[in-house]
Amino acid sequence: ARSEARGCVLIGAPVQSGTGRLGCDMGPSAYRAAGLSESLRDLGLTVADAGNVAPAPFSSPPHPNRAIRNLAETAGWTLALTDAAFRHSEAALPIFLGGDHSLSAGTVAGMARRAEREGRPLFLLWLDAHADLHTLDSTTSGNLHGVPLAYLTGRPGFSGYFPPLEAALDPARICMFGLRSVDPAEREALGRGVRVHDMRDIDENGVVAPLRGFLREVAAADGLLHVSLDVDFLDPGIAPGVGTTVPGGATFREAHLIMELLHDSGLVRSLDLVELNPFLDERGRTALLMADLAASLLGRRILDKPTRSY
Ligand code: 6HN
Ligand code: MN
Ligand code: MN
Ligand code: MN
Repeated sequence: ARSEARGCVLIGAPVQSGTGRLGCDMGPSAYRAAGLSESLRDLGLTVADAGNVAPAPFSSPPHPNRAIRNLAETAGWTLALTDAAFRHSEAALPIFLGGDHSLSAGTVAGMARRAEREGRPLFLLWLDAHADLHTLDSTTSGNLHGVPLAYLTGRPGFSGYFPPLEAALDPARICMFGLRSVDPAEREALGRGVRVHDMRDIDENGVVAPLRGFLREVAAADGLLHVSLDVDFLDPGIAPGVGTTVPGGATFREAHLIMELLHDSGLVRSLDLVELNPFLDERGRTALLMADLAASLLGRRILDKPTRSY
C-alpha cells in the first residue's frame, strides 16, 4: 500500500500540557493557515480535515515526582489520540498537527494497535534534537513531552498514570536522527537497542546511507512506518518557532532529502508534526517550512513548484 493510494487526513492535536510554554495549542491553526491541505491537494492527493481532537477524561493519582505537570490531562490526550490514530489510519494516511511531543504517546500507540491488527510490525522514525526517553520518575523538568518514548517502549512506572499500553514498541524498530541534547537519565535507555544517528553522525556520514539501511529493514519486515518530526530537529536558524531550540540542527536540504527518501520508499503510514509554537515563530516561517517538509514526504519534488519564501 503506497502512501499516495490512501489519501491523507489532517488531525489537529492542540496539545500543550506536555510543555513548559504556552502556544503549542495554536499549532494546528498555523498549519492550516500555512496552506498544508492545499499543497497536498496540489500533488493530486485526496485530503480530508478531521478537525481537532479533544482530550478524553482521565484521572491519574498524584505522582511522587512533584516536578511533573499536567499528568492527567496528558494521559487524557494519549487516550484520545490512540483512538484517533487507530481509526483514521485504516483508510488514509493520518497527519497529526501538533501540539507538543507528548502527543506521540497516543499517535504511536494507536499505530501500534493498527500494526497489530494487520499482523505487521510497527517501525518508528524519530526526527528530534531530543530522545524523549524520560520516565515519570526520571524527568526533572516535569514536562511530559520528554517521556513519550519511554511510555511507548514499555519502560516501568507508567501504569496507573497513563492508559495501559497494549503493545510495547521494540527499541530495535526505532531509528532516531538529529539527536544533540540527551539528559544523563535518557542515555541508559538509549543503550537498549535504539538506532541513533546523532548530529555528529549526520555531519560525518550524511543521512542517505543510514536512512536507506533503516528503510530496507522496514521493507524486509513488511512493516508499517510512523514518522515523528519535531520542529527542533531542524536548525533554529531556519525553524525558530519552537520552545526547545538547540543549536546545530538539520539543514533545509538534509531535512528535505530525508522526506524525499521517505516518499520514494512508499513505506510511511502516518506522520506527526510536533512542537511548533506559533507564538515563538517569525511571520509563520516555521509553520511554512514544516508544511513544505510534509508535502515533500507526500511526493512534492523540489522542482515541482518554486518553494514559497519564508
Ligand atoms: N521534546 N529532555 C528535556 C526534558 O525536559 O525532559 C527536553 C525535552 C524536549 C521534548 O523535544 O519534544
Ligand atoms: Mn521531541
Ligand atoms: Mn525536541
Ligand atoms: Mn509519488
